[in-house]
Amino acid sequence: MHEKSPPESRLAEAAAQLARACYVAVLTGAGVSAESGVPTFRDALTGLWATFDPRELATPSAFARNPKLVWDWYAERRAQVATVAPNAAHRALVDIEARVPRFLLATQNVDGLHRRAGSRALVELHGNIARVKCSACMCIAARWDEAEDALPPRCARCAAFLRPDVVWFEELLPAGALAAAEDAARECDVLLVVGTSAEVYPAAALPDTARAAGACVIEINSATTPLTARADFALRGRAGDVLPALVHAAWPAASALLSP
Ligand code: BV8
Ligand code: ZN
Repeated sequence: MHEKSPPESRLAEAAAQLARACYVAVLTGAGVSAESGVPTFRDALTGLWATFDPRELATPSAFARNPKLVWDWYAERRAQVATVAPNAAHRALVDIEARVPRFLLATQNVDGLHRRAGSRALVELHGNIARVKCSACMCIAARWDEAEDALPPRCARCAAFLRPDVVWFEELLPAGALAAAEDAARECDVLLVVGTSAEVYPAAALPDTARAAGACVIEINSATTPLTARADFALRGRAGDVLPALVHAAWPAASALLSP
């Protein structure tokens, strides 16, 4: 662990690590989308769901107990995500992907904003809220009728309830996405961990996997997390400010060309 030095010099040191990295991996959480207006998981739920803890709503048992309540929570979030746009943090990650030889972005977010920003080497560890699947035969629904007001819409093939194609608590992550993220954590030179409370597993284990394999772990967060003490660099601030500053410090000449 490096001795503590003033924050701005830590950014310069972190940028130097990023500039010489051959393989950059990134793990993002809800904090990356906060400046786009997407509430984070720790933001208190509002409206109908204000009395719930998202960790109790995002579970198979909550859906089994009250399918319409859970369906409506996701329908509202889906509608909200459709109105927002990627922010400077998402764009800075697209910029890094274009500048380094190898790159993988593993996101815990289900809002689809990384892909909309232009990220390509991307795995969605917890699914995508815009996709809807059958809760029984798992086929993806291309369309559905919201007409039913007491129950979620039903699968055209087997008539079981439809559900969001996201990973709920106590559900396994998509095997391919998790394996790709774990491989990247083991092989990368630098792991950027941006806007995550680093408490939800197995995603939260990726920084430890990277550290154990000798990677430099750079945390970017507006607050302290359980990872902060274990990171090589903990850059405190909003992702929309710190990530562009990190890119500018790592590749000053190129950024000068880009900036107006
Ligand atoms: C699994 C999709 C095997 C849904 C999500 C007991 C029983 C059962 C399981 C467990 C158990 N104990 C532990 C577990 C495992 C469990 C887990 O880790 N639980 C935690 C609570 C301890 N994990 C699972 O269940 C996983 N599956 O383990 O399967 C299994 C099978 C059966 C039984 C046992 C195990 C599945 C986990 C995936 C759950 N699905 N999302 C949906 O979105 O609705 S998780 C969801 O919460 C998010 O995707 C995200 O991953 C997580 C929240 O984390 P963050 O993204 O970090 O967001 P958060 O709001 O917490 O933090 C925001 C951060 O940003 C903060 O640090 C903040 O400071 C910062 N920030 C804010 N603004 C900014 C900012 N930073 C920078 N700039 C800003 N502007
Ligand atoms: Zn079905």
